[in-house]
Amino acid sequence: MMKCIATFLRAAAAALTLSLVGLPAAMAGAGVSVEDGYVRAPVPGRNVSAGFFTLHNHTEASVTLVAVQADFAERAEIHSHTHSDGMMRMRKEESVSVEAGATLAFAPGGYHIMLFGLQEGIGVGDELDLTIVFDDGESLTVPVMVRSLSRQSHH
Ligand SMILES: [Cu+2]
Repeated sequence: MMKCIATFLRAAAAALTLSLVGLPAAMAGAGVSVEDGYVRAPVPGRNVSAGFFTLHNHTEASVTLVAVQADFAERAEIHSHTHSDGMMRMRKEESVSVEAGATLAFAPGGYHIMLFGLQEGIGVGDELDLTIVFDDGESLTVPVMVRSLSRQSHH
């Protein structure tokens, strides 16, 4: 009896997988995993910080991040760093795509989540939630740890 159910489930899963292949973007939230999420502890007296994570796209299609939501901040934006005239500048990105099967690291000096208007009292060791929103309307909420600035930076 158990074997029958298992066989049925396997067939159902196969059918489901097949039905998704034809879709332009295959359910981003379900096929994406996020690791090593963290937020830099804000410098005392400031309420701006940045968040980082590594995103793996396990789907057969590219996925596109269009927004990030953080209930511990007034506003969260996707930013990138660019070098121009020897200066490091931050730029707001409307979207970031991750190719099928690819991994994209949001890391210091590259893509990051800019957090404005951080709630007071956020400190090292706190565990917060960040919600990543994809262009197909799917979203993924991931844990982010607050880490001290000094451990991230060699400067
Ligand atoms: Cu930024």
